[in-house]
Amino acid sequence: SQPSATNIPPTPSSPQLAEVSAAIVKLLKQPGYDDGSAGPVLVRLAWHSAGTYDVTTNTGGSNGAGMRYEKEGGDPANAGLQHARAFLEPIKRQFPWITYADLWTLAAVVAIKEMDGPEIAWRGGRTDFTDESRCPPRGRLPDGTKGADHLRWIFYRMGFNDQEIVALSGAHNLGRCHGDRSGFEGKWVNNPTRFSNMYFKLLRIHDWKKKKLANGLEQFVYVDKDLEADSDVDGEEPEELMMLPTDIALLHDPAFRVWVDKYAQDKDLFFRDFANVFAKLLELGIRRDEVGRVVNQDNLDGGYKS
Ligand code: CCH
Repeated sequence: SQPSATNIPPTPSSPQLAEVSAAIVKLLKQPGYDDGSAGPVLVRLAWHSAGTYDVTTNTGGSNGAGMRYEKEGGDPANAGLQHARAFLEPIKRQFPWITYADLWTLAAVVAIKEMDGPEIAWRGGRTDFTDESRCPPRGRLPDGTKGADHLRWIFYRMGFNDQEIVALSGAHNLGRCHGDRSGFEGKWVNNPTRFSNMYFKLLRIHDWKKKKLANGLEQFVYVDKDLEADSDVDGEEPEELMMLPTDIALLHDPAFRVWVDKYAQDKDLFFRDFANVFAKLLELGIRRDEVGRVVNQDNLDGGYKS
């Protein structure tokens, strides 16, 4: 049913979305930034926008784009995501009809596909909060210094199970840690702009050693000896790879470990499970009316109004 009488446009049509997606593909290449791609940080933006969800109160989630406000954007867990939002700003200006909440989530799905990852189901219709009153409280996102109990505490609150926690963690195939954002340093895999199951393979095969950083944080590191030998020839520095304490927890917790092993051995299974769980992440807390607009929570403002 088309809401023509009320002059409220429906959620983005396929041709409209194709245009936005094409524009996102174009901006992914960022030669001067990190490893040359905006992709990883866009994936993190979508994840942090959605990962605030609390199933018992039905608050948080990717609706609202609350990170535009200091209350949510200023959460130390979100440090650095202003870069992702800035990358997308020209697209928002070019296509003012799309909401930030839809744009941030769509950008991650487009980026993952473009980085050789799986196709992920996505639906539009999210609305943008017009003030910070409905932003979720800070402190709902995971803390990398912690262990398996913490991961379960955080992700069960969103409604995920152990298998889904491990599948989602495979996103650490992408991108890196920045000393001036999280305090951790380095990347998980050698090619951090190509989506794969390498994270799980490296987690299992390497002997990860604890390293204390100058800022006092502890992470786990491994220096590839073959790479080191090669680099004598290339003149390139071998790069140390890293894992967070929460990544290492997946290896040592027996229930998580089952899935680390499966995903390391079966890329197709990982891609399938990741596509499903990432789609679920982006839908947390979202309920739509008959034209697809989000009507969950007490959401009455923002969105695709004329
Ligand atoms: Fe993550 N992540 N993440 N992560 N993350 C960081 C970077 C990325 C944790 C901590 C960190 C997920 C789960 C967890 C990405 C996607 C996902 C960083 C470095 C920390 C710390 C931030 C910095 O310094 O810039 C913890 C703890 C968890 C617990 O499970 C999940 C789930 C996803 C997505 C599905 C991506 C992508 C990055 C790279 C960002 C970049 O800028 O390169």
